[in-house]
Amino acid sequence: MSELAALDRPRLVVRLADGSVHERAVTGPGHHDVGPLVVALTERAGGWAWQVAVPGAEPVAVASVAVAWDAGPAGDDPRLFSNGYQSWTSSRVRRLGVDVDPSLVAPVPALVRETHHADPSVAQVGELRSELVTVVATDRPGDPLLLVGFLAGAEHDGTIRARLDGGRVALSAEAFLGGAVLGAGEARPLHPVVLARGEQAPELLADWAAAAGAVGRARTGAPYQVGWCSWYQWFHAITEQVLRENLALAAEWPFEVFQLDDGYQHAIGDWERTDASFPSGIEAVADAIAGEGRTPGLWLAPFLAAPGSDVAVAHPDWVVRHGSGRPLVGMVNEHWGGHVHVLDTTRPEVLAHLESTAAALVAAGYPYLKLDFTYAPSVTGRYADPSQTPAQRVRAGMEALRRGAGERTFLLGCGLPIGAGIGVVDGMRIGADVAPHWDLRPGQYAPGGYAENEPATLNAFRNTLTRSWMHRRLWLNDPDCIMLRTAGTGLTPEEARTWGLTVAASGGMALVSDDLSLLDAESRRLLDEVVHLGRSVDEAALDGPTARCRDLLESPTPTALTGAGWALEVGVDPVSASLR
Ligand code: 9PG
Repeated sequence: MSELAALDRPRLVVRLADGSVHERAVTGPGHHDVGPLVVALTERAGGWAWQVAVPGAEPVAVASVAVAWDAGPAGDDPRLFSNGYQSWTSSRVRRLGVDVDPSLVAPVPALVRETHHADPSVAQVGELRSELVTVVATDRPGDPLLLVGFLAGAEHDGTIRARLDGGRVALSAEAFLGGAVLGAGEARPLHPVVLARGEQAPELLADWAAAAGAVGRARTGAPYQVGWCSWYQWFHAITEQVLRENLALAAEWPFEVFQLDDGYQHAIGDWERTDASFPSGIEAVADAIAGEGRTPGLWLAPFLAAPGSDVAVAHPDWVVRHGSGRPLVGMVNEHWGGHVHVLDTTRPEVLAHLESTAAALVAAGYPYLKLDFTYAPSVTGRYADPSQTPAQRVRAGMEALRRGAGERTFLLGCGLPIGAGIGVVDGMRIGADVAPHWDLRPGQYAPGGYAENEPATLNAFRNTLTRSWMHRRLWLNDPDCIMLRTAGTGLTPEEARTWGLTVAASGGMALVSDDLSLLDAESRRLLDEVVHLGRSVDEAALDGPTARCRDLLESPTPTALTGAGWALEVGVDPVSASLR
C-alpha cells in the first residue's frame, strides 16, 4: 500500500522566510497550492517523493516545506530516537510529554542553536525533533516501531518533529531550506521521505542507513583505521618536538595513521603556514611521519578564518556577513584569538581556494585530512548566492575539498552535518569530544540544554552506542580517541578501559591520543584487545550486521552494545565494562 495514501489526516505546511505559515489538508498525491508555492507529492515505494515550485512571477524565500500527519494513539510511553544535527550533537531517546527540546531548556547564544540544529530557531513548546531520521515508539501492545527518514541530506536538511496532540502523536517531516530564495518559475525536487515499520530500532536504522548510503554513494570501503592523534593529550599546546618524540616512541606501536591536530597552524584559515611551535613546516613533519612508515594526518577547519589570517586579510569579500553587516561568527575559541569567521562557500573563488588548499595539503604529504567545524557554512548569514540552502552550502564546500584532495585521500568529517557528509567523507565523528574526564567537569562551559554536546567521555560514549548503526553504512564511524594513560588524567583506569572497549565493540576507528612516554605494558595490552575486538566487529559490519545497541529506545544513555558474537555491558556508577 502507498504510504502517502495511508497517512492519517495529512497536511502540507509551508513556512516562508518572512515568518508567514501556509497550511492545507491534502488527500494524497498531486499538485497542491500552498501559499505562493505549489508542492507536488508523488507516491514512491515506502514513502513519497516531492518537489516544490514557484508558479508566480516573484521569487520566494522558503524556510521549510513539511508533510504533517496524525501517527496514531500515543500509548503509555511515547518516545523517539532523536538524532542530532551534526557530529557532536547528542543523539538519544527523548520522551514525549517528559523531555523538552534543548532549545527550550534555557536561553543560549544563537550560535549554539545554529551549531546543533538544522533549524536554529527555538522549538515549539511540547515539540521534540530528530534530524534526518527517527524511530518512534508508543508501547501499545502490538504496535510496531515507526521509522521516518529522508533518503538524503545534500540539497536540504530534513527535520522530523513530534508532539502530543490529545493523546495522539503528531508527526511532521520537514524539508528545511533555511530561507533559500526560489526563483519565479523554479521547481526544486526535495529528498524523498521513507516510512518503515519493525520491531527493533537498530535494525530499522541500519536498514535506513543502507538505503541512504546507496542513494548517496556512501564511501564505506576504507580500511579499518588504527592511529595516533595529538589532541587529547596536548590540545593547542602541541609542538613539533613533542610530535617527533612521540613518533620515535611509536616504533613498537601498531599505528597506521599519525595525525597532527589543532595547534600547528599560523592562524585559523592558514593551513599551509605553521606558527613558531612547528618551525620546520608541515611538509617536513609529513616527511618525518612517512619516514617512520606511518600515514601523515592533518587537522584543519577549512571553512573558518580568523580575522587576522592571511586568507581573511587578502580576501575580505570571502567572509560571510551577518544580517547586521558585521562578519559572521562561526565559532568562538579563546585559543584561536576569540571570534572566527565563515568563508562563503557559495562563491566560486572560495570553492577554488578550498580545492587548492586540499590539493596542497595532500601534495605536502597528508593523505588523511580531519576536516573540522564543517557545520560553519550552515550558519545563517548573508551569503553571495541566496538561492542555496544551508545544506547545499556545506555540501559545496565539502565537495570542493574532495575534488582537491582526490579520491584516494581519507577525509574525516568532524562537526559535520550528518546528511551533508554522506558520499563525501570516508570517516565521520559521530559524537562529542572525549576528554580526560568521564563527566563534565564542575564549572565546565555547558550552555542550557546543550551540555551533552560538550567535551566529556560520557558524551562520546552515548553517541557511540546510539549511532553504531551508521558504521559501514554511511562511512566509518569515528567514536573519537581512546586514551590509554593512567597518570595525569581525570579518567580512572576502569573508565579508560570502558571507553576503549566501547570503541572496540562499535567497530569504529581506533585512534590513541596519549603521550606515548606515559604508557606501559598494561596500556599496550588494552590497545591490543581494543584493536582485536574492533577489527572483528568492523569486519562483521562489512557484509553483515553493524554493532547493535539493544537499549537504544530505553535509556537516555544506553549501556549495551553487541556485535560479531561479543556483548558489551557498561555499568554506570561506578563506570565499568563487562565483555562476553
Ligand atoms: C581542535 C578540536 C579537536 C576535536 C574536535 C574539535 O564547541 N567548542 O568549543 C568545541 C571546541 C573544540 C571541539 C569541539 C567543540 O573539538 O572535535 O577532536 O580536533 O576541535 O580544536
